[in-house]
Amino acid sequence: MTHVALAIAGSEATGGAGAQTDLKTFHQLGTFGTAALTCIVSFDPKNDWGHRFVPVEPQVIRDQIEATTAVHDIDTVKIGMLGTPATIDAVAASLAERDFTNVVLDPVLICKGQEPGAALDTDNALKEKILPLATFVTPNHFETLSLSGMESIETVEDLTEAAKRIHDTYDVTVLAKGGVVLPGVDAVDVFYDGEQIVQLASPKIGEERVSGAGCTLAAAVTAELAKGASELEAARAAKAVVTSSIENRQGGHAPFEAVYQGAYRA
Ligand code: PXL
Repeated sequence: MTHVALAIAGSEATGGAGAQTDLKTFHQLGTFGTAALTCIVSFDPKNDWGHRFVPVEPQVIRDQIEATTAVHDIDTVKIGMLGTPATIDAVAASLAERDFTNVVLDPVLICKGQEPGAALDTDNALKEKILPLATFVTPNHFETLSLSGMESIETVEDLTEAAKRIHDTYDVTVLAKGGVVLPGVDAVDVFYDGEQIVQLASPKIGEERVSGAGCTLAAAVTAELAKGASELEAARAAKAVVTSSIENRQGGHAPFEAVYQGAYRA
């Protein structure tokens, strides 16, 4: 039997981020991908590619999770964009009813284009209700600042301190992403599981963020955990998947490019 992975995530129709990216990543890594949609994001080409956002009815989110977990034995789940306090409550309730071994959280506090702080009540609900249920969290630079409470993160040492603080506060394995934000030739992520601190570095590919890199990282961790990898093995493999997906990115008519997972080989 092929291992099953579940994404609880938003739809981003252009295929760059969200559930579409999660499913492609799951498939590329040899897992059977499933997805329960939490919201629908449609970029607006008439309005500087701003995000049009529609949440899915909370009961419908719960129904999708009920359906996927009734059909399949699922022990590993990825949580992406949730969107509103009501969708967060629905997902928290569904998670609490089940005993998933691995709950990988991409803590999407804001998606690109949104104003930082615009959705403060959603961010707080995510921290209060979903983070305590997560076993593995993959914050980007902005999210690492917010979750650690640190005032600035400018070096790999700062990123390591932040990863420790997030672990100690939420009792969760952390893969904190330095990405293109920290200076230096490498994109460095810091893994901390309470015992091992490991820096994962790969040469930066340009200085621009590519849409869907964060979704791909968390989805790849999820797929590897679903197949039975350790958390550190999953983090290492995921870094390689993201690097390949950025190298093979896809351009279009928007001012940003999107990751493509299809060229990755283990
Ligand atoms: O990259 C974060 C993200 C996650 N999920 C959805 C998104 C985005 C950003 O656009 O649209 C659905």
